[in-house]
Amino acid sequence: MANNDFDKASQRAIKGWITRRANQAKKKAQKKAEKEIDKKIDKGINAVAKKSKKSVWFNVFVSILAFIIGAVMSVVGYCVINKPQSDVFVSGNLSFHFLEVGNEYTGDSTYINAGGVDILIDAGSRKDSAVTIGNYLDQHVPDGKLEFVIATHAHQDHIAAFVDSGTNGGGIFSRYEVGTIIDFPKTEASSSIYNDYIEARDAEIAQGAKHYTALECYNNQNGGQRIYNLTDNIQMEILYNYYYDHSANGEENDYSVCVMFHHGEDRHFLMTGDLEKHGEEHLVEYYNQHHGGLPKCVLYKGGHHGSKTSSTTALMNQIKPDIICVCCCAGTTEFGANVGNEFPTQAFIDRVAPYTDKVYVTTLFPDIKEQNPTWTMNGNIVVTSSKNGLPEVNCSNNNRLLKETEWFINNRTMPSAWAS
Ligand SMILES: [Ca+2]
Ligand SMILES: [Zn+2]
Ligand SMILES: [Zn+2]
Repeated sequence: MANNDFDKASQRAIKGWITRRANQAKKKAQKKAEKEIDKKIDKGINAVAKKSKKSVWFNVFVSILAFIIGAVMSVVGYCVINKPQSDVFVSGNLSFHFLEVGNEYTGDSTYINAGGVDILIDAGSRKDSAVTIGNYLDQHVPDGKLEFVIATHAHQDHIAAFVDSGTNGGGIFSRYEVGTIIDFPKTEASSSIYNDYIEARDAEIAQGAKHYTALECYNNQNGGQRIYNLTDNIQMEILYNYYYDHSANGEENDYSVCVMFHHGEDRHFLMTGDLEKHGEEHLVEYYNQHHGGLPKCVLYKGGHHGSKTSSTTALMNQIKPDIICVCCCAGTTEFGANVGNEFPTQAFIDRVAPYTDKVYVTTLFPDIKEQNPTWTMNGNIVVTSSKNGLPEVNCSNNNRLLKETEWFINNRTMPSAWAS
């Protein structure tokens, strides 16, 4: 919280300073222009006086000329003031907010601000998470409109909070106007939460939201776009996942929508939802064959909450991530008592460790928290890629790396790559 507040305060301070400077400069330019007008008028009057009553029309002409010069100078002054402003305002900022979802159930919800364009990828983990997610979005989406919503796959921990729970302001779709919805082309789901999602989504479409599947986007079909230019230097690219149009034989996670963001030429950010081993291998193979491979990535959202079946070496070796954010409740037992299934898993840690130790985790499973209330994980994790400089990580609880947390020290084995 402290860091976010500090950032917001400093952003406000910078904005205030810029506004004051702009106003001062504008006033200066206006005064200068006015002085010029006065000068011209004086000159005109003097000239007229000197040349006696040569012509009243001459006087009028000089006045009009002075007015035009003044107007031109005002416009020039205005442009001069406004040009540096757009450079100073870090309008090209791209930030990723990996959100806590307000309960002890693992789930995904990632808010992305791309130079003022608001994007939400997933809204888990339960219907009531809409309150927590909504409270966060209220602070960051002043116009009440999410330009893009992406639902990666049909699991409850990714779509539940889109749905109207009937209390506390409703689901995300009823809280926010949505511009474009992009979701999974394929599913085998028949759950009530899936049906509720479809109903809520279709109601949003009826209210004017555009809707495309990720496959329509990848194929640039029916109005969907493979690449959305969000700003002059930020792009959102809908990647091709083999399971958009092939059966995953019951592995719902492999139907996940995969998205890559690009900031300028060389910063890439990968989100693969809950994509599993087979999906990742197909992704790597397809991009190697058709697009010259996946690029090195600044940021990767730890696949499937840091499970043992995602973030494979095949994928890690391609994208070589600098920063990994994991959305889960660390040590959760909701997927069975087997320690090998508790997120973030040892297998995941061992596979990503050779690439980076900058691994962050949103939440600590509350059962463990109760035993030792001084423990906590990062909270909401915000990764900001600004126009200049290296991406920064700021979290609402603390900025500790996973390997520095008490939970990790007590529950996981330090990989040799992290041991130094
Ligand atoms: Ca907006
Ligand atoms: Zn999930
Ligand atoms: Zn899933």
